[in-house]
Amino acid sequence: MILLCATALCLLAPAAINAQEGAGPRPGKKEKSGGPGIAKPRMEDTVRANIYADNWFKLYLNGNLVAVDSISFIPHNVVSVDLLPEYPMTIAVMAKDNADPATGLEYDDTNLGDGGFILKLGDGTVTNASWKAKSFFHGPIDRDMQNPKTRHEAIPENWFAVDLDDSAWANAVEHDEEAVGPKEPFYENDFAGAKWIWTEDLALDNTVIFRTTILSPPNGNPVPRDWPRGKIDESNR
Ligand SMILES: [Ca+2]
Ligand SMILES: [Ca+2]
Repeated sequence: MILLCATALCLLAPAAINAQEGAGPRPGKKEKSGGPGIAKPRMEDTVRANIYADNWFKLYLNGNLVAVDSISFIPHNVVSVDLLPEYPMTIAVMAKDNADPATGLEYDDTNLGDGGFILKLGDGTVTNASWKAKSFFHGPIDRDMQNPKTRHEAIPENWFAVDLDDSAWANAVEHDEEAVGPKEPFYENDFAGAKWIWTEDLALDNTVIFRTTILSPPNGNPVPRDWPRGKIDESNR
């Protein structure tokens, strides 16, 4: 086996990788056999995602649904899940502020409410103004709470697809933590380096889609191999 080592980083030469693949289960680990010679991803190949949405989100990686906020609107919560990254990696997020579709208001039409979204992945991916953002639900128009009217734009059926053309979308706008006012769970999780994003209007844009494509791990880690992946039936998306 040929090992090329520099400091803590060791690279396996192709011949060595093949030898390892054919070596069967790793010592001391119970692995199901099946597909001899197939290298399968392990938990250490995953990255932790920390995600906080004011108030709700669902997230797709390369067209696959991988995380849904488990709580509708309140209380505000952090979702932490393990993801298996693949690069290039298109991340698509639908985020919703708590807002009645008819009025744009919350709590029985007594409050404007505002949004906010932040994400950090273990590969160094963070939210910032390089992401694209587009609002599909705006209101109440002109902040008119007495006679609230809203504007809805149809969300493209394939809003999460890798090949959706978002080139005309504006960039996300970074907002101060003070403006978003996150609740306690935010401070109990690692979001260091990530920015709060939304459109320009935290209060009136109530459904926002964010998209970005990550070409390689931003933390400088090598691009992982192309793992064999099962495909989830489309009906379960
Ligand atoms: Ca709102
Ligand atoms: Ca809100």
